[in-house]
Amino acid sequence: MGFAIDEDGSRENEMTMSESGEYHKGVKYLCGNGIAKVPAMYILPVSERPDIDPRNINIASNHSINLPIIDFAQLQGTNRSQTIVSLAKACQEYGFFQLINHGIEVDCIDGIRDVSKKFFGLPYEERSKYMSRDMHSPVRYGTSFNQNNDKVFCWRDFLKLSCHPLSEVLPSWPSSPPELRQAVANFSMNTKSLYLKLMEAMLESLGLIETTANGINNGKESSSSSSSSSTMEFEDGSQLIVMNCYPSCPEPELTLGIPPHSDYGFLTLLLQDQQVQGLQIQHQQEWVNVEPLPNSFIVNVGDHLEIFSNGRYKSVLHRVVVNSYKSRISVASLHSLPFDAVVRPSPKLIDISNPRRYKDTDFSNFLHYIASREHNTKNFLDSRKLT
Ligand SMILES: O=C(O)CCC(=O)C(=O)O
Repeated sequence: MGFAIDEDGSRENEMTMSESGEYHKGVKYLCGNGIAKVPAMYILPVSERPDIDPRNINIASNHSINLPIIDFAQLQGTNRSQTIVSLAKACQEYGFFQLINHGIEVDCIDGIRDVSKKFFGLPYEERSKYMSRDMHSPVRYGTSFNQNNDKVFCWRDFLKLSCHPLSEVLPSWPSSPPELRQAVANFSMNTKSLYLKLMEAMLESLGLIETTANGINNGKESSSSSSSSSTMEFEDGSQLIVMNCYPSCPEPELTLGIPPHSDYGFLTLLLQDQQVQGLQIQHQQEWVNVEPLPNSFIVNVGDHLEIFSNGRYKSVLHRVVVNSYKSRISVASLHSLPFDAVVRPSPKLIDISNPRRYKDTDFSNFLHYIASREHNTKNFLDSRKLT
C-alpha cells in the first residue's frame, strides 16, 4: 500500500475494496505485522486532529486538568452533606470527577484489567467470533466508534458486554480467556453497587431525596412516573461494560482513539490505564488531559443525567488521543435505566423560572439516531433539547 500526503494534509487513499474490508478487522489486526504510517482510512481532516506533539512521550505535560476529587468514604460517613455539595459542584462545573476510596477490592480491579489485556492479546480468529454490527447484541467486538457509519475510522478496538440481567447474558460472553466471565461478572456487580450508591447521592444533591450517611431514605416523595426520584428504578437498569484497546500508533497526531462524544446513560465509571494517559475532556472550550489518580475511577455525567437533572448537571464531551510508544487499555462501566424506560427531566426540577429543557427520550431513540447518521460530537443530546 502506498500513500502520499496532499497539500491539505490528507493522505491519498489508494485503498482497494478488499483493503477497506480489512479495516473492519480492527486496529490490533492492522498493526499485527507492524506499520510505519497511518492508512488514509484513519486520517482526520486537519481541523479535527488533536493538537499533540508526537515526539513528546508525556502527552499530559501541558493542558492538564485537576478534576474535582470525591472521596467515597466521606460520602458514606459523617462528612456526607459536605461531600454532596462538592459532588453537585463537580457535576455542574466539570461533568467529571475522580472517585477515590471507592471500596472496590484491588483483586477485582486487577482482574478486569488482566482479562481485558488477555482478550485483546488473543489471536484475531478468536476475537472475531464475537464481532457483530448489531447494536442490540449482548456481546460485541468491534473497532472504531461506530464502524457501520464512520467515514474516518478511529484507532480503537473494543469489546462491549451487556451485563443485565447477568444470569441471562453471561453465557453469551467470550469463553476465552477462561477467567473473563468471572472477572467481568465480579467487576460489573461491584460497579453496579457503587453506581447505585452514587445515584442515591446524586438524587440527594438534586434535592430529590433525603438520605442519611448509612443510606436510609428519609422519604421525600417523588411525583415523577417513569423517572421518579428513587434508586429502585436504577437497580433494574441497563449496564454495559466496554473494554477499550488503543494500540500504539505510528502517527498519533493524525488520528484519535475515540472522537469527541458524550456518554448516553446516567453515569459512566471509567477505569483508566495506570501507565498510559489518553483521555481528554472539553473544559472551557479547550481540550485538556485527565491525569488519573492511582486506584480511582473517573466518573462522568451522561446525557440521561443531564436530561433528568433538566440541564443542571453537564454531560461533557470527551475524546481519546493515542501515542506512538505504548498501547493503552481502559474499561468503562456505563449505567442507565432499563433499555425500554423513558428518560425525562424530573418534574421536581421544572418550574416557571426553570422550564423543561429536554424532550423525553429512550434507548431506541438513541440507537436510531446513531444508526442513521454519522456520530458527530454531542448531536444526540442536542437533538433532545427543546429550543
Ligand atoms: O479510554 C478512555 O479513557 C475513554 C473511553 C470512552 O470515552 C468510552 O468508552 O466512551
